[in-house]
Amino acid sequence: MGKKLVIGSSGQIGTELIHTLTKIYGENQVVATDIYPKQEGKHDGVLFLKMDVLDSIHLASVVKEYEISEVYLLAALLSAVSESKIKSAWDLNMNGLFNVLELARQGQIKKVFWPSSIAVFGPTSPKENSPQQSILEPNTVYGISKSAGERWCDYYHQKFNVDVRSIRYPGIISYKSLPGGGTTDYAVDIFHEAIKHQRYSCFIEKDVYLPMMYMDDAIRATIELMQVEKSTLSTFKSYNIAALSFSPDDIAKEISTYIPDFKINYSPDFRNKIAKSWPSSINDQDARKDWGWKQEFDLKKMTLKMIEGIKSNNSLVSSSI
Ligand code: AKB
Repeated sequence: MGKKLVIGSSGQIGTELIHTLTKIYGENQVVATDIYPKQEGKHDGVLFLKMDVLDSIHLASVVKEYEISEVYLLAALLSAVSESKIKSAWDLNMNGLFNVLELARQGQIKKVFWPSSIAVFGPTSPKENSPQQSILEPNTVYGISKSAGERWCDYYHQKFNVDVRSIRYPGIISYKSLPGGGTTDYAVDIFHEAIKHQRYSCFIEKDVYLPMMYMDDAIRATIELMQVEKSTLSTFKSYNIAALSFSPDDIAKEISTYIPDFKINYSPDFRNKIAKSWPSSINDQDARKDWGWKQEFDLKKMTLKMIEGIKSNNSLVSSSI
């Protein structure tokens, strides 16, 4: 069958994807790689290799040596950090993808998962219920790289029949590992601060709605999309998937039901402008129709999971629920 290679395995999504892949396929069927050395206690039992996806020779040798058939390419610079690292964001987000697509074109791997993002949409896209096919004029470095990446995935599929599958992830909320450098990170930070300090200073305005999703739904969507018969898919660019749409005010109110002393104040910065250029909700009817995508977590269920999860992960946190 061939093994699964996760590139960027120590990041927010990689950490949990490795866990689920090993549960489904077995520890010896998954190889974890990251540019940073292995973190203590992370991915125990799974082969971990330090690897830079931009080193195409090392990547090709790992694929060959460990008989990799599927690659999950999660290494990327996210929206906020990319704004101050234009060149390295473009380099990693584009050339990392090229290196993997080239291996697939040469038949060295069979299937690729590459995450796109709601960041492909921009100020000229429909704000509400943004459709799968839409005007894509992103005005962020990250969004430009993701929308170009979608074009390349489609090109490699059309031209070379590369099996590359993709999802436009919304903001992903999780407690097991922290996001790093995104605009939607506020929706994770808010939980940690609410539990530790009962207050949060939010860098996004009160009423800015963004598409979001709980991690378990995102991981399930990723694996379902990779497992589905190729013939059922109508696009190899990237699927819209939707779950939640909320504002900082909504989530603060929900947190207050568990932490009544919680206070939020607003101090918008450059990330607010990025957030305002993105849709507030997206239309995912194609994913629902093609491969039966359906979310399980709503705002209530997610909030409870986050609060319980952070508390049980962190012994220093005072118990207020
Ligand atoms: C970010 O905020 O940059 C990411 C994303 C929406 O892709 N979470």
